[in-house]
Amino acid sequence: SENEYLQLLRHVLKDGAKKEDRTGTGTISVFGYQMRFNLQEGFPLLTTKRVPFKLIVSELLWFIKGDTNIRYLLQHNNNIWNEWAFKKWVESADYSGPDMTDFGLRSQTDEAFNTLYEEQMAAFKSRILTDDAFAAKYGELGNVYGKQWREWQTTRGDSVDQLKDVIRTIKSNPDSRRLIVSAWNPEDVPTNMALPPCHTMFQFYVSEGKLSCQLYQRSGDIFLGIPFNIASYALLTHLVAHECGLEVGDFIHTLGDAHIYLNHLEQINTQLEREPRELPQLKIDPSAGSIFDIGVEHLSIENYTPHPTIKAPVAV
Ligand code: THF
Repeated sequence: SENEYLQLLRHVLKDGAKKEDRTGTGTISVFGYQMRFNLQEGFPLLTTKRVPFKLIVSELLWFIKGDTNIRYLLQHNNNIWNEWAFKKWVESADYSGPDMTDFGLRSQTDEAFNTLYEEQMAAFKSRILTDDAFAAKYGELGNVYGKQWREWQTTRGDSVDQLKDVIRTIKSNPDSRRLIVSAWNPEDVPTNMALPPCHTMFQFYVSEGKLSCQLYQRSGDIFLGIPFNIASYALLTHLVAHECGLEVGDFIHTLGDAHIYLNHLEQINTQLEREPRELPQLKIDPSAGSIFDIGVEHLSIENYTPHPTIKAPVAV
């Protein structure tokens, strides 16, 4: 239940150690933690703050399509990957606008800069949506999740569709202990990705007609990212189970560096004062077809009555 997540928050606040990080924001962090969500008890979308389900759907369908360009996300009003594409743009030789060095940190402390940043970001977004050549070059995040899941490049010169293969094996050999999809490609990590994958690999498991999934996440932003990640992998488990004619079992979330950014502490205190509510239910439209054809319109959430949204800045 949601308590698994609230316990993680309390655990890191109590036992976490101060640790500097790549983004310069500062964190409190622990190494190694595991949560388990029984998907039969309801869909694990947090109720102690509103989590935007539509954004989770469009991001996951984007991965499943094998897409790595933020244009699809923007077409679905999903802005969660913008900063990483924007960073490549403002660091490129083609960019000639005002200096955007360290925009993530500066936009939070310098109001005049923030105005400039928001102008540049708005212009960037509209150009991604309207200019095909620009989108192909600067909307692209590189060989991130979608590419590795659907089109892992081999040294033989062909590619592996890990997601298709794993679904085929779940159907033909559900007892297999090799039901793994890996996003961590050591050849691509240093050079070909806007951000090395946080969800390093996941494994499926079938028992008594139920499909379970375990994710190994090397790094997790506990306040902003992890609520998304829980819902995203719960949704993936439902979609693969639906595809394979199985019920859902557990989602097990295993974390490496689990951290709370120091500029999320106030938000977390607010969240911890709230009483969790009943979890919602996922509805998959019966006309939805295969996991590879499913659209955002086929997925919805019912009986979701969360506490209000809690805003927080994302570390870039
Ligand atoms: N980097 C950092 N620092 N944190 C992350 O969570 C993260 N991700 C992805 C890649 N890099 C990351 C991007 N995922 C939000 C949620 C997920 C993200 C990025 C941002 C976010 O800001 N969520 C807001 C709502 C946003 C909105 O409504 O547009 C929220 O309140 O939940 C980990 O996967």
